[in-house]
Amino acid sequence: MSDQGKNEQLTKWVAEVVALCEPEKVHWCSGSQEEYDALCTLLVESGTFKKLNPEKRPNSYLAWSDPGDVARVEDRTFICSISKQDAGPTNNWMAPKEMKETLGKLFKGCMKGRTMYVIPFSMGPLGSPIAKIGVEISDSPYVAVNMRIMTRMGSAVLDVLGNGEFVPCLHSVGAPLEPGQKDVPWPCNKEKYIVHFPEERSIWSFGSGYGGNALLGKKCLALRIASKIAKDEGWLAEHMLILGIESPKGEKTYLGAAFPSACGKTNLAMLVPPESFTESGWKITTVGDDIAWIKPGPDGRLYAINPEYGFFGVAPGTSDKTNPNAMISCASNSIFTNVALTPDGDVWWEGMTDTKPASLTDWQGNHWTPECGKNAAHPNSRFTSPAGQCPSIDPEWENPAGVPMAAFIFGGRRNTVIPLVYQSFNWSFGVYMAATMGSETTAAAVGATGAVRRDPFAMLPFCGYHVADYFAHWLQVGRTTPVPPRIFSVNWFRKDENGNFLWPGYGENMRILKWIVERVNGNAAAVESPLGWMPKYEDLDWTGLDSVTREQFYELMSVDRGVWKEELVSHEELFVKMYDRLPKEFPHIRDLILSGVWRSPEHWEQFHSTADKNS
Ligand code: O2Y
Ligand code: MN
Repeated sequence: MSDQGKNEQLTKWVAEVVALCEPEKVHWCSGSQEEYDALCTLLVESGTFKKLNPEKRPNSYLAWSDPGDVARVEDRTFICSISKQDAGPTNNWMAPKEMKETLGKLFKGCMKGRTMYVIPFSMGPLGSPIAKIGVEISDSPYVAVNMRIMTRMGSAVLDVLGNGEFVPCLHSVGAPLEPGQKDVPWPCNKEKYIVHFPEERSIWSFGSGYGGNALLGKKCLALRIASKIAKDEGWLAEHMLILGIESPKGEKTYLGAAFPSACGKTNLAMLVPPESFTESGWKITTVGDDIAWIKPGPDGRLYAINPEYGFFGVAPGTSDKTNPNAMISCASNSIFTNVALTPDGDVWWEGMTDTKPASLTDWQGNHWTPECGKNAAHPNSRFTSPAGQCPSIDPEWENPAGVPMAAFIFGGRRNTVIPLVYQSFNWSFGVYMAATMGSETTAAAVGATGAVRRDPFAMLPFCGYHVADYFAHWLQVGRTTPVPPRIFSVNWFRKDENGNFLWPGYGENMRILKWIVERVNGNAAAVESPLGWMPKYEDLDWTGLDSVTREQFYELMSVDRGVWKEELVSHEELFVKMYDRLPKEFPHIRDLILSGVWRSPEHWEQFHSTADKNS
């Protein structure tokens, strides 16, 4: 019996999809290098891919998408739970029966003239007790080759699956070909649906060939469906990077960190510490850059795996200066989407070099010069690269048991209000803080606290069920975990009254990570603030950094009672949307923050220095 015939459910489902979508051919992906190379050659022939100069960018390709298919489409993303209430106020919903009727019509004959790829994949190391198997059926060879980088993909997955359960993920670009009809380089459909059936644990995606809409292992399975499975089974599926910090003594501490987009998440995951830290033996390692699956371990701690196998990183802003590890990760064996092409067959994007190239072909295929006033790469352009190529990849990144989590970090992009770093008093305060995190919208004026887009746990577009139930689930995990990770808040983006960033960010964030590691290991001092525990100036390692003065540090750390009253009141805007399911602890925590000790570390320090002088 061939590999593909081993799983009865899969055989049945593939036959049903063939009958519905009417593809010309069916190709079961083996995941081999030969198959990958052949599909890439096919994509070059069809005009979807350009092969990049092998001397500059070995074994790498460039794709330019349709200009109308460049990002995840949140307004076309649905959580079709049986009950509308279970999808909650932050998800689009339609009744499953109604949605299946709509999709049934769209998918009827949608793969005509195309090859249907059956793509078995594992989210997580093959055979790991934390991993889950999915099978994506797609009519896009671009999806098949990207899935081979982003997941463990191919026949080996079917061997592990046997007759077991898998998550069916059906994808079509929604562009059937009539006999003799010429294909376009990026087939897609104006009508798009990214649909999740959380109780049935299945995914249907129609009309888009791009990123999270089409590579269904990532946001659709590993976050939206997995978050629902995690709630049912008592674990966490999170939009978190996972990094390791090795101290000079060789002690390893693992952290998970959640940030909304545009907060430097990939840079933090692959952080290169300042020279003084590297010289004294501190090291950062990368387990994952985007998603963490976190389960209780036998020793009472939580253990995390990165369910992915590759990076789907934002290209613009990535450079040898901002993220050398990402640049090395995408130096070969990579697929680039919507970046610019250089005359010598390499790629370029905004921020890659200090000086812009004199001439390029932009992501829409037009001649580009620096004077033309347009971006050469799309702002959401991407590299798909094997995680194993990252120089900072952690030796344990494929450990099927995962790595033990000592801390969770949550951060948004806030010009004001939120201090550089603090440790929540306890798990419940941490959950409240993560639930209310957010980023200032670009419209927000410096100093204004109004225009904040709340993005609870950075999961707003990715939670597969009612977000208030998700908060309650987090509280429950805290109650049932004997050794819970400590929870921290960071804000790299605080500005002064003139709109200048107060914190240098990038590698300098290592100073904050070091304090966090020392806190969780019981080796760092902190003072009590109304929000939680904060470092004093002396508690951070400032070796090699003189651009942040003591005054600047305390400006970064300041918590103003008036500003915080406004902030706490504005949390209501989020809470009223979900008042019927909001955890009963939340209003109490808000009141406790209001009634807390309104003394910043600066005041504490002044008090002590005065006391010292007087003694
Ligand atoms: O626009 C897309 O399809 C990509 S979105 C994405 C990709 C990698 C990691 N994170 C994200 C995100 O939106 O959080
Ligand atoms: Mn993400």
